Amino acid sequence: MRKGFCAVLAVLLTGSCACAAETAEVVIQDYSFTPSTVVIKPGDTVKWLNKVDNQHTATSGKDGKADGTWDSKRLNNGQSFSYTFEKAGTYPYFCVPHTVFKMQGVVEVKE
Ligand SMILES: [Cu+2]
Repeated sequence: MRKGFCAVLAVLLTGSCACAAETAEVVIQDYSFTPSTVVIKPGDTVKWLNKVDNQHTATSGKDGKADGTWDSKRLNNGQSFSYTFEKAGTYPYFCVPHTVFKMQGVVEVKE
């Protein structure tokens, strides 16, 4: 009871809550991810949005090797893919069809 009251009071006083999850958007354009590095908190979501006619992917892994954590599959223009990160860590990812162009990015999840 008392704990719950304190949490409500904290939200009322500060106007925010540390537990609120957020979504960071990464735009796919010109064979790159913008921003190429996003820093988020555990529980936050990253949303990749393809804004060009070329098909792209956001695939977890490094140097063209998928690690299986997530894979957007090929996104068409206007399509998006979201993934929620529960654990702190550094998560590199890349675009499968454009590995040779070094089309890659990093998600850093920090407490
Ligand atoms: Cu691509």
